[in-house]
Amino acid sequence: MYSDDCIFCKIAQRKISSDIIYEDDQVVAFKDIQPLAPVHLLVIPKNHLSSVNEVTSEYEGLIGHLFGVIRRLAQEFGVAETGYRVVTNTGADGGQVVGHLHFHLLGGQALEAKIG
Ligand code: D5M
Repeated sequence: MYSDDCIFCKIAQRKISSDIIYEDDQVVAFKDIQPLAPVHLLVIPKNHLSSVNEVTSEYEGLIGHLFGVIRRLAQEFGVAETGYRVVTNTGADGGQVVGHLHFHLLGGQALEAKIG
C-alpha cells in the first residue's frame, strides 16, 4: 500500500507533519505547502499509485470515492458555488513533481483560464 521513499505516503502515515484536513480509510487531503490560490488542497489515495498511468479499472471505485471527497471539500472550503479547478499533473511534461497520484483542488479566486 505505501512506498518507503514517497513523501505523500509519509504524510498519509503521519510520519511527517502536514496540515491534514480530511482522512478516511482510502483518502487523505491536506493543504499544499506551496499554495497557488487561497484554497489549494491536495487529495490523494492512501494506496501508492505513481500517477494516472497506474489508474487501471480496479481503482474505479477508489477514484469515484476520491472525487466525492473533492466535491465535499469544495463545499466545506466555500468554493463549490464560485468555482474551482481540479488538476492532476502526470509525468515530466505534465509537470508532476511528486510521484504519488494527487489531485490539486484550487479555488478562492478567479483562476487564469489557461491550460498548458
Ligand atoms: O505538485 C506537487 C505539489 O505538492 C506541489 O504543489 C507542492 C506540494 N507539496 C510537496 N511537498 C509537500 C508537503 N510536504 N506538504 C504539502 N504539500 C507538499 P505536482 O503536481 O507534483 O507538481
